Amino acid sequence: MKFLPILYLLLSLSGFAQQRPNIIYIMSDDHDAQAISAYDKTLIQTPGFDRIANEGIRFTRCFVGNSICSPARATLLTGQHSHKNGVKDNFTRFDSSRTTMPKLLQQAGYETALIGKWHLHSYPTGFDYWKILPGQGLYYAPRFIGMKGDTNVIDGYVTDVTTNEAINWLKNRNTSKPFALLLHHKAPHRQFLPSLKYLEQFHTKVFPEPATLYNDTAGHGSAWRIQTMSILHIMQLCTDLKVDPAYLQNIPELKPDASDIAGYNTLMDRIPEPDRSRMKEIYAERGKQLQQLKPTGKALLKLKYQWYMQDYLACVASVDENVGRLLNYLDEGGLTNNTAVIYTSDQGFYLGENGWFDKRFMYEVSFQTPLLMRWPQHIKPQTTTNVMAQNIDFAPTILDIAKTTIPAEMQGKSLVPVITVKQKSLNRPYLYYHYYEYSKDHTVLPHLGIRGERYKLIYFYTVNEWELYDLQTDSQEQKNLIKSPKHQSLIAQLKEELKKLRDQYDDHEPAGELH
Ligand code: SGN
Ligand code: CA
Repeated sequence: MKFLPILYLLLSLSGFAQQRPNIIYIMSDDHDAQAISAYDKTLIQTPGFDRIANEGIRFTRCFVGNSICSPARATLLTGQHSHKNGVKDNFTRFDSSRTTMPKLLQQAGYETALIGKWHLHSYPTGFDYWKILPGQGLYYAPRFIGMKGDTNVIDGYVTDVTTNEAINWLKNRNTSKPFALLLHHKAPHRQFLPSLKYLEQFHTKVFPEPATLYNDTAGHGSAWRIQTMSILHIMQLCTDLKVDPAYLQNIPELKPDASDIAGYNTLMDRIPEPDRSRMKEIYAERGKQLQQLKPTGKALLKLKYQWYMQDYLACVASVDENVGRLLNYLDEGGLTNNTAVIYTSDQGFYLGENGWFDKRFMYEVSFQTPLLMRWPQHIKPQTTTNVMAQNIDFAPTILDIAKTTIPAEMQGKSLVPVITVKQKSLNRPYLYYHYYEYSKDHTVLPHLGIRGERYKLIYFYTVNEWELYDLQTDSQEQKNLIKSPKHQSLIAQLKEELKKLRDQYDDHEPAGELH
């Protein structure tokens, strides 16, 4: 008997006592799959993300249910679509008394933590430890809110700092329990402010332009015409693209407004010297080019697109480096084998397609989100799957990895049978989508829709306009087939499927029939 504690100590040191897997869920903000070289090598090399894909599985068709920040986060916690979890837009407070995946993990004996962006307005619940960025968070010297209501500013670059905080928590965690850590990066969210190291690497690069960069909205429906996601017209030169305002003063057509100048200074002021001066030098080069060329229209868009990519991808490079750093920490701590690592974003993001930035639409670019998972001994390295997954599946999957019961109220499915290749399909031929937020940012009209293997049907119900796309022949979704005579019976069938799905998920908006 008296040897038992020693035996237990030996077992726990050797890892035997802790059979249940640890879980690390890493979610970036607005990280499009095109900016991960495991998906696409055109824009950037990302050894950190690619390591997860190479040692695990890559989903080529993972989607969200509502392509915007707070709703995606509420879906992660609840496994439910927005109308069920109550968070339909970025301005609704999440009801923290709800049943959530972290609470269930806690009840199952997991040590849970959340570090980074939260953006759900109420305080986190279900976590043994949390440290969050208020709202969107800041890129430099970010302020964090702690569990005791304390706030403190931590010097450094947000992606590095958030990772440091996560590694510190891992070092100090209660090792008698398995852990689940949610690490939510702010980057690469607008205003795309990089670290100097990566700005130096990216500011001279030239990126290929997407085929639809110069498309206009002619021939498209109301939603395309009304949106304000245009790089040319909406992306600001000072704040978003950080052109030093001093260089714009004498170019009437490019003159920044006052808030833009204030925004530029606020952003720059948080960067420590000597980095700040060097970054201003780089941004001044952009201003000089504008003064020299005085570009308008297509020529201006050409420049803005390159600067957008340089800044956005430099932000992504920091996330990649820090994901690599975290994976190394798992190696060093002997945690790799028994830890499931998941990497995703809250949604996809336009990188110049249709001349746009931002997200919200059910079109593939913003509807899709990257999903990479590594779980040694369960997932075969270098696996890819084209099974249609959705972010409602994340909570059930995490609970399943933890061998915990998935409550019936969760609307997603566990992806575990797919990742372990026990099952080829999820028996879910259609995915459901519903976007609500209108008139705040980027004026994307509310819509709902359904995506099957080949076709996507979208209904912009406030203007009573439908769109149908054939994803096989028109992957860029440029040709709305809703009036095509030969697609009419397919459209009728998809409308029926959409109604069925709306009933199945118990969504009652818009009220009445869908015509
Ligand atoms: C901010 C951004 C928008 C962005 C929303 C929502 N403007 O308002 O471009 O769509 O956040 O983003 S900014 O000038 O403040 O950057 S989300 O990721 O939170 O959904
Ligand atoms: Ca986002």
